[in-house]
Amino acid sequence: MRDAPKDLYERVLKGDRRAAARLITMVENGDRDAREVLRMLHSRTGRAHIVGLTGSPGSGKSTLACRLAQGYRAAGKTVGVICVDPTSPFTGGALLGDRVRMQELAGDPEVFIRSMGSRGALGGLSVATNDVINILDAFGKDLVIVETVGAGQVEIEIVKYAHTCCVVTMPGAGDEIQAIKAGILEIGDVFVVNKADREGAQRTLADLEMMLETRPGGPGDWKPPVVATVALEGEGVDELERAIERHSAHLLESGMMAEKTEQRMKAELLGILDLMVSREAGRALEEGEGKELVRRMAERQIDPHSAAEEVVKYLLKRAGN
Ligand SMILES: Nc1nc2c(ncn2[C@@H]2O[C@H](COP(=O)(O)OP(=O)(O)OP(=O)(O)O)[C@@H](O)[C@H]2O)c(=O)[nH]1
Ligand SMILES: [Mg+2]
Repeated sequence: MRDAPKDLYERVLKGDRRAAARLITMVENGDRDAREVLRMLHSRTGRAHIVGLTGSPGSGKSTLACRLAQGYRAAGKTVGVICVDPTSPFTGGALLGDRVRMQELAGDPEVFIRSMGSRGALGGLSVATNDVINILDAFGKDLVIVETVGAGQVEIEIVKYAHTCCVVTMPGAGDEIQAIKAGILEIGDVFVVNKADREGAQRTLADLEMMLETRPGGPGDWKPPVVATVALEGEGVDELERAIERHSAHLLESGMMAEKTEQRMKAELLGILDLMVSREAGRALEEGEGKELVRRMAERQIDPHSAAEEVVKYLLKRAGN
């Protein structure tokens, strides 16, 4: 039986876990009714602090997410955890990383854990992820932790959705730091050297600190701290929690929070527009003029860039009517 959007909306607001899980599944399936519920929920969002955990594969992000969630729970806060893995076809609550601890956490009614894989890409993985963040926010979670795997576009995109972005790395691989250099140095609000029990941790810490010294002054003059953790043992996790808290306080005190929120809204909007426009464009190419355009391209009468401009003009004209 299908749930009426209004009904689902009310149940999610009341903290009904099954309703939230159901709504997330609907989001993943690109269900139209989900959009209706999200529309209603929007005015009830904006309370949660969103923490992004990103960084190299296997660096311990999931283990850290568990530890952080435990720490927040111990402090009486409620937590949502979203694991985004574009390489995983499996969704619907798959538990990644430290399975045992995740399972333990999943038994806590104040913790909501969800995995999103490529199946969630039906409506675009980053858009779906944002929808899930919003659902957990409206659901009443104080913190929403979003873990993204690997290095790539999705990860960078999702980082824009977080208030506080933590970049996780580990000792050892010199390439590791290089990889960080290649893009995510700019996006981290807090840096974590996990697996600090491993050889070379000091070196990695020092390298990272040195690289951050040369980073151009971030927004609002925030100097990103570097925290060493042993997620497996829970060491340093309280320090990480404090660093996140300090960043959150900094956003509020410096007035950066409003800017950050707008940046998040903009990223969300652009993500949705991306999907919408490409869907509309795809449709247009199946129709008379669009088909004709493709044919002209094939006959080398028009180049792809000019053809794209034609399509945009066509869509705008059509939208104006
Ligand atoms: N030695 C050591 N191992 C750790 C630590 N934290 C996590 N691990 C181990 O590292 C492996 C990867 O941990 P995950 O938490 O799954 O890492 P991840 O970054 O989520 O991995 P992906 O999501 O696959 O990219 C697991 O075997 C963990 O038990 C740590 O502090 N020290
Ligand atoms: Mg993981």
